[in-house]
Amino acid sequence: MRIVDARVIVTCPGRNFVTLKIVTDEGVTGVGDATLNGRELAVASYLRDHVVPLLIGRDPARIEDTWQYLYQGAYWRRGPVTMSAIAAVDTALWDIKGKVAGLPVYQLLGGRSREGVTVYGHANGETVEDVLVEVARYVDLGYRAIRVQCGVPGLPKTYGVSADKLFYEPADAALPSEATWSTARYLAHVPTVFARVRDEFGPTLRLLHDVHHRLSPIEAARLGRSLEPYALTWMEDPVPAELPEGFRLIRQHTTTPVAVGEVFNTIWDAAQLIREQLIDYIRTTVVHAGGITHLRRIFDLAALHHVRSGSHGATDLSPVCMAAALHVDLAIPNFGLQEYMRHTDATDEVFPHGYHYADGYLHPAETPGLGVDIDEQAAARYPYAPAYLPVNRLEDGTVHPW
Ligand code: EZ4
Ligand code: CO
Repeated sequence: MRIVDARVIVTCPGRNFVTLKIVTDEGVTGVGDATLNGRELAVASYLRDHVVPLLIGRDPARIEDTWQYLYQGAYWRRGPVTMSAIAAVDTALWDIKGKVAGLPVYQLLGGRSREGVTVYGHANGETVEDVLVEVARYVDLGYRAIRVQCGVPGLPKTYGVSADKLFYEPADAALPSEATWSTARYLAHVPTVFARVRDEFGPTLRLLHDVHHRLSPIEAARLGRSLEPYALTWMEDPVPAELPEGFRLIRQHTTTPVAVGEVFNTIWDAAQLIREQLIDYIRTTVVHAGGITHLRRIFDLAALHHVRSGSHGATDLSPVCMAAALHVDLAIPNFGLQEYMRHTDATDEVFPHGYHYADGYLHPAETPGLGVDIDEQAAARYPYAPAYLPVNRLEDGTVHPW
């Protein structure tokens, strides 16, 4: 079998997605997500101009060899653009391999290690009262784990909090909008939110919180300590993770578990954090960390060091990425949680998929391959529209330095 075509499809059914569709001479096709929020066209070009010509004529069965060829062969290794492009190729090849074998991809990864993939949803609100309503909504939907984000009194707008609920989209403007940040206001408020949520919903509901890289290590240590009475499942991205040493300081001061890694691209970004057991959950995912092949490598390293998976699953990760993530989640021994932000109806129409939610779990499709596709005619009705994540400034106007 040979690859005869690879199409890069850019579409915006409510938000931008970049998808690679690989076609073989025997008519079997595979899809891979290549979406990099706010920098979509860079990956589309990387694929179209520099990867697709190398794929034509290759044997699609050689997944590992193709991964090494694209990673080593580029000379310029790593980085979000390169790794998202490699991820798209890798994911599409696993899809093809599953279809050829007549098996869902999780079977190729060693088979089912659990009955379903436990997911968490986002409960966010401007006020604590709004947050309580949203948490109740997720509890009613059967969720076993819920991420809680609340507006901060005195700040006009907080990242991660919006008027839209189940379909929240942070890339909100054609040029980046700007938000204001105050660490003092934030640190004073967050523990009061979790106190109320625990009061209302009891001690066993799994609760999470995303700091979105807004704190320094000692500030994050203080937040972790102040949240200890509320027994969070994790505190996410407490500090920017370019400096793994910073996590040592957090660790010395708090037992609140730490999750990190949604912006990581390779095992090298995570290796020190994992080896030194400075984190509890690694949040790399299929599209931004080199596809199923490389993600599995990261999760295997994590398994040796008491670190569980917690893959990123916001709306900018397309249904193709979500489908792929679920196969990995179902198979690995050290699965922790999977983030799940629902996609809009328009997105679901463009990406017909067989995975489904039931009672707090996602279940991958049982059909051969990933169980997801792209409807190219539907995709063509939604042209690319520039959209960016907001920029954060301190109250004095400084771009937030970490
Ligand atoms: O900011 O997906 O955990 N989820 C998140 C997301 C990310 C966006 C960035 O593209 O932090 O909301
Ligand atoms: Co996050």
